[in-house]
Amino acid sequence: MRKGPFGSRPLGQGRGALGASIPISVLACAALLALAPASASAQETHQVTAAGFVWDTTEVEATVGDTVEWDFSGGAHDVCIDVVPPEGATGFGDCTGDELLGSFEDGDDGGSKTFDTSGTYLYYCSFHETGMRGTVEVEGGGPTDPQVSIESAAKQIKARTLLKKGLWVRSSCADVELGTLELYVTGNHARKLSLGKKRVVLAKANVSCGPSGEITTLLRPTNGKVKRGLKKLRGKARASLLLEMSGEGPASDLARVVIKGKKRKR
Ligand SMILES: [Cu+2]
Repeated sequence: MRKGPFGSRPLGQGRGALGASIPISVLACAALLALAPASASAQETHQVTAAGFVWDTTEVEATVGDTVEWDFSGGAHDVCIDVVPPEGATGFGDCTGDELLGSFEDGDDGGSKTFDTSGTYLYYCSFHETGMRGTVEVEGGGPTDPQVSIESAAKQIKARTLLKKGLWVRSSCADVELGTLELYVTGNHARKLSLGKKRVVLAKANVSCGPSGEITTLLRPTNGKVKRGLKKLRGKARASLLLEMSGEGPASDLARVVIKGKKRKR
């Protein structure tokens, strides 16, 4: 077996030290969580500690703004990090162009990085690649913008179908709570339905955004005047589907639906 300057154990056997160090890091993590403010956007600090020739944590889940601290005090290690794995073998004390966060050769006993960009980062000790390797998964961060989107609705619907069965609309939502979905006509299209020329709502429903982020709504015309107009429709009328919701802020989406009436008389 090769006898390197950092011990002759194969990397796998370093795991003996792993079991002993986990409770310490778990306690450290729990202590940090307890100190963190209750706000959901609070930045966290994650700890990774060298335990022999492995890191005690190899998968860190972080949010944009979080910091990860690596501790290799007492060991001959360094920490290199990049978003792509190193090409080929890494040299002793050589990050091969990746970012060096700290090295025992420079008198460091660890390193740290605050993540401002989401992505998957790979960290490793260049002396003990590939045994000392792990990933930091950095996600999103910050409140997302309110969003709604009409995902599916018939592009065309027969006036008869709208009267009898209604119109199913599937939408997606994020960071909104309540709102309305309505089907309306204006101008010439309202006239075709014998509804004057103003904006007339044909069907309307209250919607709320659940944890699934999906809304399925059945729109049915309830107004008698609208029903009579749909029965009398000749040719096509263009209608609009408007989804308006709000949460931290307003969000809306618009889609078109063509309503087909009876054939025009010649
Ligand atoms: Cu190392």
